[in-house]
Amino acid sequence: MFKRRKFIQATSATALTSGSMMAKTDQAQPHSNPKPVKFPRFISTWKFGQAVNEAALKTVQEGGSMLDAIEKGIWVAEADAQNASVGLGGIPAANGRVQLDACLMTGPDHNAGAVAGIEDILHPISVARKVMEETIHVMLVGDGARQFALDHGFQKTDLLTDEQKKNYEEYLKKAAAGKKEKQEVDEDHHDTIALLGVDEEGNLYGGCSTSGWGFKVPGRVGDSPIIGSGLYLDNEVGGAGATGIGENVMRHCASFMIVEEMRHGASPQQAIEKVIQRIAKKDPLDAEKLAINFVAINKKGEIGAAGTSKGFAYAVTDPDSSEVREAKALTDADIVEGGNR
Ligand code: SD4
Repeated sequence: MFKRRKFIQATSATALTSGSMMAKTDQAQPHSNPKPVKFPRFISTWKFGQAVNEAALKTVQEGGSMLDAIEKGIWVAEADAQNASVGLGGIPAANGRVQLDACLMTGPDHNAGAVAGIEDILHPISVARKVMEETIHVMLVGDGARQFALDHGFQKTDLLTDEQKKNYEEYLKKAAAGKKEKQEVDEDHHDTIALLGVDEEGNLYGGCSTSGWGFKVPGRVGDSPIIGSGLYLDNEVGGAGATGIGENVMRHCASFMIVEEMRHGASPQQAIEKVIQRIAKKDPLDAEKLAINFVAINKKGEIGAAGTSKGFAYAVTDPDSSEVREAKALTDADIVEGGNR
């Protein structure tokens, strides 16, 4: 049984506005997009994804592979100390340690690598790549992942910046006073980089990197390094990546579901919206509380983006253009109004 939901009119009005903004993009209807897609094309989560996409594109233009592009693109977010939830400068776990999650996938050989809860390493995406390329495994966690990285020449880096040290001290004070930390996901509280790219041959590549939920229980792993949850791609179809509250993505294998919807004929935009509706229909949480947001791309380079968090933006970049767009916001009211509940 679903609990009774509150429908706030103002919220649906916002959704309608952003819905009409989306009509200007090339996401929903392939036929409404007169401009041919230019390759390689990259799509990623949030506004800061633009610099990530541009580094990815530059990598290919300078002769790198698409996998190099995903790795080097994600480096930009991981090395940015101002981004409070990826790599350096990430918000620590409740024990004051910055614990990072990352994964990547390559379409042509359907290969994957991942690390979770890794400490002291600036570029977990590169450790994920090493796991993929140099072991017979897909995922390493915690101390094992850290040791593997050190054994493979990664330098030990202190990821806790002075700013995050201060935030951590504040957190400890609040925790001592019995205040619980709220997990918020909107334009001011966001993090994870999920990056997807497709080349001229329709080959797909993707990666995802995060420091996860701020002040999480040490050892907590979110959706981002989980193949099928924070990231999934199938070279016959397309790829999807997630940002938001990982627990609400991983309970539904959401990125995998989006790719499967595309396999059955949905455009990337339709696939994301369908999956959000499927999830919201069966999940006891209201859409906004779910805080799940996705980007997707198919083999033709068509893209989609939507979420249930206010202000979810994404970046799309190809050799001709690079821009940040507002994603379609799906509220609880939209899902009910759409007759899906
Ligand atoms: C996690 N999905 O660890 C990540 C965090 C995130 O916007 O994407 N927040 O749950």
